[in-house]
Amino acid sequence: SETYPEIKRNSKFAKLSQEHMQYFQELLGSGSAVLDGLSKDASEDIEPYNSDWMRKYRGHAKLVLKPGSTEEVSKILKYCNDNMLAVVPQGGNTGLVGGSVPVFDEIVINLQRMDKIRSFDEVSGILVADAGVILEVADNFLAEKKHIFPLDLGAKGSCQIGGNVATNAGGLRLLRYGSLHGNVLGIEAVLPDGTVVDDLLTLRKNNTGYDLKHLFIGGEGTIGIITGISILCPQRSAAVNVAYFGLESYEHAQKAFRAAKNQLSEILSAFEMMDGRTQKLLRTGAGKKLPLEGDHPFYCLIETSGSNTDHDSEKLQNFLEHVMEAEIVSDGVLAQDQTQIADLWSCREGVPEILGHWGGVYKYDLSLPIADLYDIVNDVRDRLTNAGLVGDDDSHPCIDVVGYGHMGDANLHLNIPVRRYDKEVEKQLEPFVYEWVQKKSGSISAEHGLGIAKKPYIGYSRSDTMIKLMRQIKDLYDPKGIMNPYKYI
Ligand code: FAD
Ligand code: S2G
Ligand code: ZN
Repeated sequence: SETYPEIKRNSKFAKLSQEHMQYFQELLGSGSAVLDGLSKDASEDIEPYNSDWMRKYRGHAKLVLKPGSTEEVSKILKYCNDNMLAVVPQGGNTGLVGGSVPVFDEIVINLQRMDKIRSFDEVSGILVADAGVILEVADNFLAEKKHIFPLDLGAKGSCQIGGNVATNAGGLRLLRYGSLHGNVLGIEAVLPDGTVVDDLLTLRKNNTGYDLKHLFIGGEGTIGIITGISILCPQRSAAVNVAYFGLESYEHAQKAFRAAKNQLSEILSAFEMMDGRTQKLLRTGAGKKLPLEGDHPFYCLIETSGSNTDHDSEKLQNFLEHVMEAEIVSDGVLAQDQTQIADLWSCREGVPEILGHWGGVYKYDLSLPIADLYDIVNDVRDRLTNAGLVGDDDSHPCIDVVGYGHMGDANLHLNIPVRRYDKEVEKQLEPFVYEWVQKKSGSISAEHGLGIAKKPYIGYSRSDTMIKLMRQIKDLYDPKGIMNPYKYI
């Protein structure tokens, strides 16, 4: 493949034929559910499905299928399995590890047409919905019912809840609402042989046998296609506040985090860290006016969500006074209204977007002990600077080395925005970053998953035994290997 020349197309997979195309057109009708890149030149319609959100990975699918029902997914997969046609399940195509686009000519199966909310129980808060429902649509639906989707991330406007579950996305609310492994109660999925995994339960507790849904949560489309999920949705908080602080060091940020847990405790719903370099790039790259005067080496964004506005505001006010008096925080602002809440959040959510502004970005999504979280950013910056690869002018490929992320989950996003991708830079970064993480017994992929980008490095965070056991699961459910090949394990 272009991005990975060492990966060759597996010859065991069949090439798409007119006969295959005919089958799919008869099954789905030849309307918008079938994008046929074989006969007519539909390449421009197919293009968006072949390249990922970062424009870093590009496939050559000749066919995109958009099934409208679980039964259609089952028939498609059974046919592909019987005819050795490789497939890529695709949701909103916002994944960041190249997992959602073909490597070669795999057929793209996109779930966007399966976008129905099936049911919502106002008493239990349990939502049952098709995999193709857009995250923001699900959350807006729940807001009407005074409930909240227990996941939020910058891609909410495009990503689908099936893709979120398939990547076990973490996001901005995990600190408060936990992981999808805890909130997803049931899964409906289809295995490559067409078997429907009918485990779309709506029970909080069901201790009858192996809990197989967890294989699909974070399975990245490698053992089946998720077609429906049931998920426990909490009550939406009436009182939400956001504060944005400037701090003098990462040690100060850790003190602020401890103080927030201590003083805000049950109403703390997010604690995000952004280094000063990310905020400077927002100002220089996107012309964003930052909420605080002056430059601080670190910033954090804190959100509280509770049921009593007066009680929470008093708690947050006391917290603010404490961290200012104790000189943990150098400067800070508390949002006064919804507009300001959105503006403060944009200082965090705007970071991924701006980092791709200059041409490209090397991304490392890492779990590390919270005390060491920022040391790797300094070490990588020193390494690239000593190699003469970071600078303000075009002769240097790297713009900067920055760190930000879900500090509350000890999850760092180490990003190196570049003017162009560069082999020299890659040699300095890998395996340096992975060895650094391994020494700290961290994870080389905290929430974004493996896809194609991190597949070669799973060994830095998983033992040979665990990788062997995972491969046995893969071989059991996808013996012909047609599900999202060349990725994951
Ligand atoms: P896609 O990108 O289409 O697919 C992702 C993977 O899931 C692929 O391997 C695909 O084959 C598989 N897949 C998709 N749908 C299905 C299905 N129905 N059944 C089986 N497999 C399927 N991630 C985080 O964890 N935390 C963040 O804070 C975060 N912030 C982000 C911010 C931005 C701006 C962007 C662009 C991305 C961010 N992400 C984040 C990445 C996140 O993982 C994806 O955005 C999202 O979870 C994937 O959903 P999707 O529908 O786009 O899936
Ligand atoms: C985030 C998104 C993508 C990135 O912003 O929390 O998960 O840039 C990331 O790493
Ligand atoms: Zn993230």
